Amino acid sequence: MPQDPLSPLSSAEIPAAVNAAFVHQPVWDMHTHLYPPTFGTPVTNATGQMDPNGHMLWGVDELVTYHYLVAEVYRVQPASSFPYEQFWQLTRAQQADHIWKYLFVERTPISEACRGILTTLQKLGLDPNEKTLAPYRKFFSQQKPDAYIDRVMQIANVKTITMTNPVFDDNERQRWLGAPDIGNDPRFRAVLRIDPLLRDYPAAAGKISTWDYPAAAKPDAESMRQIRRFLGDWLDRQKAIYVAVSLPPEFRYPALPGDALGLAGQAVLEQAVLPVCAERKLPFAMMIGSRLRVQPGLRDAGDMVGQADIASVVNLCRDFPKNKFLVSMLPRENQHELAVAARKFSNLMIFGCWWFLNNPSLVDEITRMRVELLGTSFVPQHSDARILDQLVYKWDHSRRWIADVFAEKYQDLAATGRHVTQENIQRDARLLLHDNFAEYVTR
Ligand code: RAT
Ligand code: ZN
Repeated sequence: MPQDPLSPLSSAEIPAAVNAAFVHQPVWDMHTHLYPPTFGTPVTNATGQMDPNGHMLWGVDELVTYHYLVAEVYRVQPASSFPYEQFWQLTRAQQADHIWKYLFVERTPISEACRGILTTLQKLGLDPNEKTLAPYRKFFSQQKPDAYIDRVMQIANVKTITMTNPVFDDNERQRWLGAPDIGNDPRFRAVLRIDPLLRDYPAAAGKISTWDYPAAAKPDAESMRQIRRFLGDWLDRQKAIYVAVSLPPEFRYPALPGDALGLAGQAVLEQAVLPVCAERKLPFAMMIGSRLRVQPGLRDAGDMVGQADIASVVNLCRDFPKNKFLVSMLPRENQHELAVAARKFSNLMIFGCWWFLNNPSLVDEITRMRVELLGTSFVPQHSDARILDQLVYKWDHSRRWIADVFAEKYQDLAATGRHVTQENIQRDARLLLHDNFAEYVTR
């Protein structure tokens, strides 16, 4: 490889240069469900402190009981032989033992979610061939959460972790109210998550009314003022960098009678959420396409994907030009239309390949299509990690998949006679893994 980062690379040199650039580029992970130790941890560890309802999840029992794996173990140990309620009554460690036995010992752990755990263990210096979880438990019990976050972030090369902070979750809300500096960990940023306000307005109005923001069941002008005040107070408290909601496939804008948002939700979106975001120059993030609990017995693992409506996203981007939208869609079938929509609206930033899309074949296909339609102007991935240690595998795998796509694209570019240099590649890796998001939230 040439020493000079400005000199042209040969086609044969490109893959290694791209791989190195993506591996060395620190990431701003723009959507996770991770928390710093100030939110408490239910995991037994070397500090000896344990908070059963704590939010900071990490360690092997949490990794192995990730909801993706709960769904997968029910493929091989069906509910007819192991009823869901029996599984939920087990302790976390017993659930993990069950999943390890059936997915990792008695079967080949070849799915992406299983392989991810093995990558994580390997990169932490552990042998992924153990028959029981005991050796891993020993390793994790020796870790101190705060230092362990640094270690994981260093291995995963993640610079900043974006949390998801659901304000209607009582446990979460109480923690913010009880400790005003809870969100001050410089490694983490907060996001105000407001699903009930848009998806179940009457219940949300009832709640915020008891929190001193009186809002009528049918929102009137005064209710809107109170909701804006509520949002403003929480954005200040959390120092949130965007506002977020997850929406079902049925979401439509404008709302149809009886649809997901309903007229009240739409009014709150138009008259409270979007004006507050616009005034503060904060993006509004919509993750669209998950249908909750089609298999209730599986709890978090029981959600389904369903085709969403991009025309609704287009309507919002056009009708609210002062707002910035961050959008990720769950169905594979929506990805092309969504990428085309982003060509029309500079206030639409598309991001990530989440959940059922977080697989090599789909990330490859979607990233390829996005580059072809949008160049480097998108955010290719977020981890959606719920358990700290998942950062290790999610970013190791994603970086490789994304780098493979870009290596081929740079080779195509080099074939035109256009010079491709290390400097070009590093600049693009910086945009894709960090700056596109960082600049979008601050612009
Ligand atoms: O990816 C997930 O873990 C899902 O369960 C959802 O939480 C989704 O990420 C969301 O933020 O709604
Ligand atoms: Zn999420």
